Amino acid sequence: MPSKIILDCDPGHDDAIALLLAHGNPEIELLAVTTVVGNQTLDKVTRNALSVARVAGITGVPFAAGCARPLVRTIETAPGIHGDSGLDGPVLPEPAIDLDPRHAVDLIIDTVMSHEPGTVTLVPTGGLTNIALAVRKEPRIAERVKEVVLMGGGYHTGNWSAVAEFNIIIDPEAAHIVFNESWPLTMVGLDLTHQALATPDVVERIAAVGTGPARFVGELLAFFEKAYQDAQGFDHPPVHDPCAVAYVIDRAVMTTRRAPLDVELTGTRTLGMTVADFRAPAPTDCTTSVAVDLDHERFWNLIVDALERIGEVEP
Ligand code: PIR
Ligand code: CA
Repeated sequence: MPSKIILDCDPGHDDAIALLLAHGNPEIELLAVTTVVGNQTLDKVTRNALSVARVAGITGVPFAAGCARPLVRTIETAPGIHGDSGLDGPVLPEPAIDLDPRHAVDLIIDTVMSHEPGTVTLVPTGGLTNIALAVRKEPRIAERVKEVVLMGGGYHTGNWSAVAEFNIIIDPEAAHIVFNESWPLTMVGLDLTHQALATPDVVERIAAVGTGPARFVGELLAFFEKAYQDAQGFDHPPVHDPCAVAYVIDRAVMTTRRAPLDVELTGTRTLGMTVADFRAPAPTDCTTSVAVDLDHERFWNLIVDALERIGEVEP
């Protein structure tokens, strides 16, 4: 039985690739896609999500727009990494599907509550504003979701401050809510995603697929590589968000470690830091884990396989 997921995202180059992976992999049933302010404004990331749906040939899946600003903080976007559109590089086609009229928070709640308990996985790949509000509005989703597998945070480094990762620091109060809920939660953070580098061999394998969607991914990666070289001193870009989807598909794609987790809200230099407590043994009631080591080959095989399955998409 494929895993049913809701992808809550802010496309975003790597969010777009996460969406393609979720659509192209037979072990995933994509129930809904929701958007949240993050890499760019809500309007931009929502339009990007719909454009990617067209590129990938995704139909029959509800897409809904969510929160346009964080719970407490002012908006902070990442144009230096993702460009003015939030998805600079490829030509973005006009969306071919309409947005669901519901707010993302309501679509998340409706979707979780209308499926059997323990069957829906939340996969957030942006700030956690929508997820936090959803569990505040309908607390029963905390017991009902199977698990949360999110891209965000990191236990040994940050990318938006010395110790904080972008998805957490843009809405740390929301992250605090999500990390302190009772649901099982796996943090696929920078410790893991900085191993998911789009190296030249990977780029070549994707180009060899030779389809429109594969060319689209190639153009995304080319822009992302340049941005990561200029802004973050990387040779090749880490492709964060598909790592969370990959973990839902195949547990063997990474190792994880159980550890209590919390989000710093009051530090003067550590706002938005995700604090993992690695003292052994982990408490028996600990339901949170962190991703540690990636099987690079296995991960990129999943991406190439998804693109091969998607094949050519009629414009
Ligand atoms: C990536 C992101 C933000 C900033 C940088 N420097 C790089 C976005 C990605 O979409 C991913 O979800 C997460 N936030 C990584 O920090
Ligand atoms: Ca993202």
